[in-house]
Amino acid sequence: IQNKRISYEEKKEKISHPIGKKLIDITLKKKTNLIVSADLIDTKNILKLVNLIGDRICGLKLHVDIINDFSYSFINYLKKISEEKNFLLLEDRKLGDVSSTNSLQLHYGIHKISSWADIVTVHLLAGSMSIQNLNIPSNMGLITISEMSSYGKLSNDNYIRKVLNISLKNPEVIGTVAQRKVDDRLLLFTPGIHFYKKENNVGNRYIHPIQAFKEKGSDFIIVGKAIFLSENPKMMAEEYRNAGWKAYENEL
Ligand code: 5IU
Repeated sequence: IQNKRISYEEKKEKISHPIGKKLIDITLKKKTNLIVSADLIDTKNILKLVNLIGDRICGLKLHVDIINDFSYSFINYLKKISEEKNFLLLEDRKLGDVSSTNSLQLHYGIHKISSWADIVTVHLLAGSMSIQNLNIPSNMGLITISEMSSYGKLSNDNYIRKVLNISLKNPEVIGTVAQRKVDDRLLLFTPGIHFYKKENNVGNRYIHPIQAFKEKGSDFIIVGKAIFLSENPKMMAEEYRNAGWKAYENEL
């Protein structure tokens, strides 16, 4: 019987970028493909969450520009925990401008994303050149956004195919967000994950981790509110970790 998907070990061989390989190593070591999206506006609550769930995740996704009391002591502390508990920091910045502006947004301003993030998300609306000459550190990777999880997303098949092609050609890209199977040389990240919700009232759509792996060929699930709004984030993180891992194993 032919395998339905390739394993993380096989995928690691096809990924050239060190941070892509590192993410897979963490996933295999901790048996988790769960990335938690900490969409919280206070550092205290982010750190509280991280202390509860750090052992269960391979990555923590942030929107640093929503944090009211952002500081470097917060980043340094988070970085320390991420090293102790072995997970990566993803900044979901969704850069979308021309290369020179993207570069300024990565390196400067209050957040100096390139000084701490392991991975940053980018839109390719401005074309392939928009992610050239960004001068990011060699151990920092990009995730392109080919296709969002929301209702009414504007990307069509042609756009998605073009983003995937550019992603494959740029060595700084470790993977993409899409709602479909992609080339084995890209890691596939799937936001919009919930055990039982199908949608929320502001346009996001949700699928179960099983669907993410079975139907979309996902490599990593991204879970936000289902975990951080729950009464017991630690327990929920373990449930999503376990569901994501089993869903992966079932596809082998
Ligand atoms: N996010 C999506 N869909 C996408 C992309 C990013 O929901 O296509 I690209 C973000 C938005 C939020 C997180 O930060 O992922 C999902 O959080 P919830 O699980 O709470 O919906």
